[in-house]
Amino acid sequence: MTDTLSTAVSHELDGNALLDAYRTMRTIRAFEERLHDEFATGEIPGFVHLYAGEEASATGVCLHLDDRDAIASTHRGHGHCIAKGVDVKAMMAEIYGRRTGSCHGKGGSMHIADLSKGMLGANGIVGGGPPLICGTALAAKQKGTGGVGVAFFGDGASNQGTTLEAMNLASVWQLPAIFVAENNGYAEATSSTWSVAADNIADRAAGFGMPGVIVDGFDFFAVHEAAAEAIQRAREGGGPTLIEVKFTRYFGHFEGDQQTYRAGEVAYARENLDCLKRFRARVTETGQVEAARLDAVDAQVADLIDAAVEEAKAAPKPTAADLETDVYIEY
Ligand SMILES: Cc1ncc(C[n+]2csc(CCOP(=O)(O)OP(=O)(O)O)c2C)c(N)n1
Ligand SMILES: [Mg+2]
Repeated sequence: MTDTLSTAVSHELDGNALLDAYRTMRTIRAFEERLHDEFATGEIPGFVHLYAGEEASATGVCLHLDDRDAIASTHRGHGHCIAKGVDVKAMMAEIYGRRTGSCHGKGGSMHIADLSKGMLGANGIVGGGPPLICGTALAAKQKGTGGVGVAFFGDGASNQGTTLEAMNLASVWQLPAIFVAENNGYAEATSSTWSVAADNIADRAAGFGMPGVIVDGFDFFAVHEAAAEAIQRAREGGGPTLIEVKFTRYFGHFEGDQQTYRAGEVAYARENLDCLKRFRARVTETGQVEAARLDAVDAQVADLIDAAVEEAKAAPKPTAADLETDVYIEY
């Protein structure tokens, strides 16, 4: 049975929690918009896939997580990393390929990981994350930690056998796992309306005997509420949930994508649907947070991103000798 959540109440979040949520979403947005500009200079090696527009998903889910919990991410992973608490400066240095980076500059954008934060890694393999989460969720269940595993994956990844097998296994073993399908409408240039053989990815949950929920991904509060229910159920032994979060990515599939396959939708979403604008309007209208406090967060985040870029550019690159370290377990 698939339910639709489009609005939700925010009464469980006090002013400080709302500010935390806003700070996380603003940090992701500022990080990504800055990377968009910096990538164009040619200084950043490798591929970069930006998460801007999708901030409410990572933030709304990860706000419920703590040190017991682990997440698996995708090639579009910066938002998941930031929301799970990975150091923003270390992430920026990693993307610039510097020794001070989260993986000592050897991974780059698509391989940022920080096991100390329960961030199991961005992943260049589409559909690579869900099976990992079965492992971490099984470990949590066996050890009785109360922890959960969350797999973020895209609409394209939702068609991968690895994802479907992981959902089946999670249900058979009643694992504390949450599958978050981030449906941004495209897998590279292929529309999900063309490639996903169902009206909704969440409808597939019924085939695996787990609840499926569809959420407006531009609405932080809707994501937060759906995630609260799924995570609580998982922690209490109630098994996995599939949450489909629907939205639009603001940039191309990768930086450099000419996006000839779409027109107009990004401008519309930025103007009318944007998660940060909606969040600000809601919490200021209800009087939960003053606009000046949100402005202060914007300024602090801008300073953090400036410093992160400046320090990343000044940091040393790995040397040839570094090739032989961190090959197996050191980090
Ligand atoms: C197993 C595998 N197949 C194909 C690719 C090439 N590829 C990289 S990203 C991508 C599209 C993924 O789309 P989606 O899962 O919707 O994530 P999004 O990029 O929209 O966030 C593809 C096909 C890959 N990296 N791995
Ligand atoms: Mg997609």
